[in-house]
Amino acid sequence: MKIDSERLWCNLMKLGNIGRTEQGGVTRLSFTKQEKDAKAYLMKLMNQTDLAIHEDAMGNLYGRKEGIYKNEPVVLIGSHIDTVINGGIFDGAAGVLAGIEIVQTLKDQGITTKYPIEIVAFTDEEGTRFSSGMLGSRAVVGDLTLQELKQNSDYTGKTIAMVMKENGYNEKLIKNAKRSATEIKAYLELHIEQGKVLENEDIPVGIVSGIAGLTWLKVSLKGEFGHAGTTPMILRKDPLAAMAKIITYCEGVALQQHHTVITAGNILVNHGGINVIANDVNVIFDIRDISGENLQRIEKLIRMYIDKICVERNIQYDIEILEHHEPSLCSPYINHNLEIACNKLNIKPKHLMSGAAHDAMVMSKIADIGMIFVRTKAGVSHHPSEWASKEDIALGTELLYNTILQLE
Ligand code: HGY
Ligand code: MN
Ligand code: MN
Repeated sequence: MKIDSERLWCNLMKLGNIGRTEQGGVTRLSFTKQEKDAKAYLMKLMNQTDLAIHEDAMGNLYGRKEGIYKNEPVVLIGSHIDTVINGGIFDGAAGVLAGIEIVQTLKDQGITTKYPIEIVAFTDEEGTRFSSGMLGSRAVVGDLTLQELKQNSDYTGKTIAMVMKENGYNEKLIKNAKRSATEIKAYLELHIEQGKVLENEDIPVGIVSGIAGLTWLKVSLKGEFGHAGTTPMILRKDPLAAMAKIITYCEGVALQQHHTVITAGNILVNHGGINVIANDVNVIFDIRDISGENLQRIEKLIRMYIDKICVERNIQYDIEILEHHEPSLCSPYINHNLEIACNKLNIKPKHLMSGAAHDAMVMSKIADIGMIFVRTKAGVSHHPSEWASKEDIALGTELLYNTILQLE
């Protein structure tokens, strides 16, 4: 093995301590002190690896290692270092640190690749703070609008634009973050699987064939608040009861499909209480499928059902799409090189789909993408008990290292 697994693991554990929570997880929301401290740590590592450091207008942090050919398109290796609330220390971080380990190993080996290599930590992949994610990679492909930065806000009511300004960024310059397809030869991302396929088949690493599409559908219901004791059932306009029907309907729709998952992970009840009929309720439905047509068909079914329920119960509703990404396929050219590298390392190439979203799906709009998955203990992620072994992370990084050399 050429990469230094101890060094990589030590970096992972140190980064994992930045934003540590009492429950043993990590919280590093975008544009917070925790994220700033994590970036400072990354910049220290990038400096040690002689990378030219650059942070763009959206806060994407790059480290660049020149190639033999100065103006050739770059091989970009990236992921994210923001996390969900009380999440795990591997989601995103493993991919960024694997990239840094690879350029460090090239330096140790005295290798200069033909193509320049850049490591990138994208801003706000998770979308936890502003309910719209992959902000950094979307700015890179030109999919992020100033209007979105001004209208999406966090739980305190601060918009992305306000928070950016507070942190020294100028939201009006996000166009400068955009990169063209001609600048990027390939985008590669190592990530924990966050599922159980590899563990069930006792395989340490896998090659991602494609990434499921995603729609975040915000449903707001407005009814009539009232006293729980004095309002007869027949006279109620209870948005919470209506939302319960809608959530159960969505579950039923997903169960009838093969590759659809629908989650109502956060419900916001305004003016509710033990003895109060709520006034209004919001839920953001997370809908995913490997087929773009299915996503559209399912969204239509849900919209029709919401209309039916709300007409019956005299409830007002509003539906807003907060985020939508079409399913994306990984590049056969890169996956072929991943397979060659697997054979070189005596790893049985295992291809699998990603149910989780990744910056790679956004980058597929301007580059050939490839992803490596690393086995995840019990498939748990977005939780303090998220775990991957030192050996598997190292093997995935070695596989990525060999693939980078293969792409020459
Ligand atoms: O939500 C996701 O799939 C990813 O973890 N951001
Ligand atoms: Mn992730
Ligand atoms: Mn995640």
